[in-house]
Amino acid sequence: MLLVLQLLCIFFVALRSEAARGGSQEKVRALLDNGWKLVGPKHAYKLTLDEVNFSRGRQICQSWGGDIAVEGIRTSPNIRRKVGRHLYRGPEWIGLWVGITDTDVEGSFKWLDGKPALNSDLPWSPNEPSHSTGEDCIEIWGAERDFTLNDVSCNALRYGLCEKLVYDD
Ligand SMILES: [Ca+2]
Repeated sequence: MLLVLQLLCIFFVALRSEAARGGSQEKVRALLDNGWKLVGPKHAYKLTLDEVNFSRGRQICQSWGGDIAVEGIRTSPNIRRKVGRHLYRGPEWIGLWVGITDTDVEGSFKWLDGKPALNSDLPWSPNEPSHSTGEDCIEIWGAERDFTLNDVSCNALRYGLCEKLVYDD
């Protein structure tokens, strides 16, 4: 009798985890159908359809259930290149918004979640950040510049690089 109960328990636990897996697969399929691309172990990425200023880019990403990219880009430098190669569609020098600004304190960059973005940790393009007047936002440049970073006016028009967490730990 005990053995039967144990077997039943194992059966139901297996059934539940199968249902959970099925659920997340459906979620991923829906994301992919909506144009998101899985890049790296945890996140999906999608560009805004038009070039927009930084705050409009954020609005669009948030309306899609994500935000301008932070976590995947911060934790895995190679994601930047992979995402760029997967999604980049601009001509030379046109960049993608990434979630770092120094709007609060000039020269002191922060990720959108408030964590400091140390200059020394950021893959800047040569001679950047230039800190020209009002260059408070950051773009990822194209393949010609190996997807390195540039500071630029938040009012410039770029594609928003939207990021959404798909697989949590
Ligand atoms: Ca610059």
